[in-house]
Amino acid sequence: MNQPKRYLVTSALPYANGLKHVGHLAGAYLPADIYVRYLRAQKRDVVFVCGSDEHGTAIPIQALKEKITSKEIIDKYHEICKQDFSDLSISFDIYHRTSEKLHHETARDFFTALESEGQLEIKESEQFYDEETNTFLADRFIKGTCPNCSYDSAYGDQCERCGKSLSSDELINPVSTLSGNQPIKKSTKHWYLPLNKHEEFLRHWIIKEHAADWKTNVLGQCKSWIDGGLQPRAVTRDLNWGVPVPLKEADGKVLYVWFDAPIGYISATKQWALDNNKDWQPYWKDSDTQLVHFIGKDNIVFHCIIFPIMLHLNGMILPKNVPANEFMNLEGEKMSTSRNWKIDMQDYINDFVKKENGGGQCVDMLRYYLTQIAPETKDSEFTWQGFQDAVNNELVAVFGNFVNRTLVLLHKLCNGKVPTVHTDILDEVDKKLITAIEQTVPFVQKSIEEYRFRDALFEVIDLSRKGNQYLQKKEPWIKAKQPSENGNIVESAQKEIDNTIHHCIQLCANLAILINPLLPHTSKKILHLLKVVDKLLDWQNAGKLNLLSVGYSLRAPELLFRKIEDDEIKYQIEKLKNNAQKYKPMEEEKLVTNLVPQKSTIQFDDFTKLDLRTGTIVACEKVEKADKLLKISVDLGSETRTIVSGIALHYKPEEMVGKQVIVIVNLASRKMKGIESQGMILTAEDSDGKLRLLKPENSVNPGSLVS
Ligand code: B3M
Ligand code: ZN
Repeated sequence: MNQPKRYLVTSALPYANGLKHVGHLAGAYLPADIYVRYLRAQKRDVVFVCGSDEHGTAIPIQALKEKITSKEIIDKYHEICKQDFSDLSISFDIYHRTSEKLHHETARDFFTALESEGQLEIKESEQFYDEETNTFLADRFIKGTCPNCSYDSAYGDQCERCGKSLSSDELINPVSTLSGNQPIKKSTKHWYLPLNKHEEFLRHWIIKEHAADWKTNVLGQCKSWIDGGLQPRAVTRDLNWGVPVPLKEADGKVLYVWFDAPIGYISATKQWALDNNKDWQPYWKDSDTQLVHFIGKDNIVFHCIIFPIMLHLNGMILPKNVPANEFMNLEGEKMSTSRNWKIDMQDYINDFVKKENGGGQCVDMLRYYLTQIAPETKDSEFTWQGFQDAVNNELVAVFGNFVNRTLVLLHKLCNGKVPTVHTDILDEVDKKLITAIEQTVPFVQKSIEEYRFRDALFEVIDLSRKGNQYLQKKEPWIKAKQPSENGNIVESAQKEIDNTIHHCIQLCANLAILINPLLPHTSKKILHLLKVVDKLLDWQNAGKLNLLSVGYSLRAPELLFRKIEDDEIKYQIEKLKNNAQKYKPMEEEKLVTNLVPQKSTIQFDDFTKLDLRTGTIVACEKVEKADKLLKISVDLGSETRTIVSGIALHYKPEEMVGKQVIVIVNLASRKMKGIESQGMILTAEDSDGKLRLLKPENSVNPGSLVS
């Protein structure tokens, strides 16, 4: 097989709007890291880029939640996410930011190139507009009923229940999340990428060229997009946060976040090249570069359809593969940031990695379990019990045990030095082990190159299991006990013992090489025990049986992994449940009120024009043929007034009677359903949309002035 000249590996750029959880890690970061570490061990030319996605509505929404600016949000979470990835040994060559000047320039130039070549279409269209807040509504600011599953809080771009990606026009009963009002349609101008014009290109590239090497879940999604009929896709937005559209007539508009974010891979490569005195261009323009995007399944369309069209039009290379993962569930439920049902990378770092007996081994324990259950072909499930079992029953009991036994026996039976191998007495059991070592290498290699990291991990662990079985069959500790005249081990037995330990030591060295992309700390620790340098980890050494020279003395054994205790698991499960319980919906619906911008300033005189008084409700009835209206009689001290109020969905007539309320008494009267309403009763709207009457804290005389 022809090897590409160089590799460019990307992981989805996480939004810098919050902590990332282990489901994210397992989806797009850990597999990419394994792949890259493998390529580096192969001495191939590889660059691994990632960074923060700092645009899109996700950022201002989080800023509103935390009551700080969007800039403060991205500065905060960029640093946290970068540190968390580094603490879990995800070895990016660069972790860039889309708020950087270099990125803005790159994205702008990309847009300009497409625009000037006539690849974009301009369309005036009717878009949802919130009259109260005077804003065009981005998809995330519109909610409504999902046409697919009838969920009543689907967003304008996606339904969070069924996962279908939507356009806001498809929503049934759309409402603005800014004001809670029904939005109107207003005309606005946007730039579109006509995906429909590139259907042939896509069909050829995806379905013809990659039918054999792309994952079926990825191909399936692509096919259904293409078969469903591609539509022009707007690449600009009416928003005040993002990369400004570089055109005079597009004042106040920004590039759509999904237009600029993937370009972030390019700007990250450029920055990496600047920092390392390299040329970025071959990585994006030379067809001998293998570009691989690691992502979660919700990002497939952007990486397999939209971005490739952009790259294609701009004369750049296309991804060779997009090994998207499915989702990882947690203890029986979907992992979710909004419901607080998740394990943040940071929590794992604090609870395990940074604990006294944590460190690298705990990083590798998580990497181990996440790879073992990686959602490569279907959704998978993280359970704390599963984590404990995987660590204790496999890492500790199989892999760690083999390396430890080998070193213990080496010190006990061979003076701590690599013993000679006596080829004249090799038997079938020895040969079987040697074959197993040799055969495992191409298998692991193939698995990694085909993005089947679970299989690769399984094979390596299985090889260590074979090591244990080998020891079990050879029983060097029994041979050492054969009686001899002078109290030393019988010579023939010693020869057999030497052979056994020799092979086990060579196997340990091979395990260090093979496990390195998956569990780098474990690999380093084995190197330390074997007293050898990193050079040993070169992939070309894998499968060799002379990695450690005869007579070389090794360090005393140390355990590779500690066990995970029951208490730790219990603590984590309780923590998960407590966090989920503590969670109060703090989602967009809660924010509706915060998001409504303040109305324009009024003078004190304006306020004094209002005549507000307390009143007591003395009678109340439903208004015929009007679901929402109640006819209310309010005693204002000097008179009783009739007021029609739209709160019938929130209060029953009999509940109203006797309540004190606050009334605007000088509001011009108006007729509603034929009844003259002589004022207005004040209410507050809760986040769930419920109206609540305002009342004086203590009862006051009807007609008291409110100021
Ligand atoms: N930030 C969405 C996500 O984190 C988005 C990925 C961008 S990749 C170019 O799922
Ligand atoms: Zn739905």
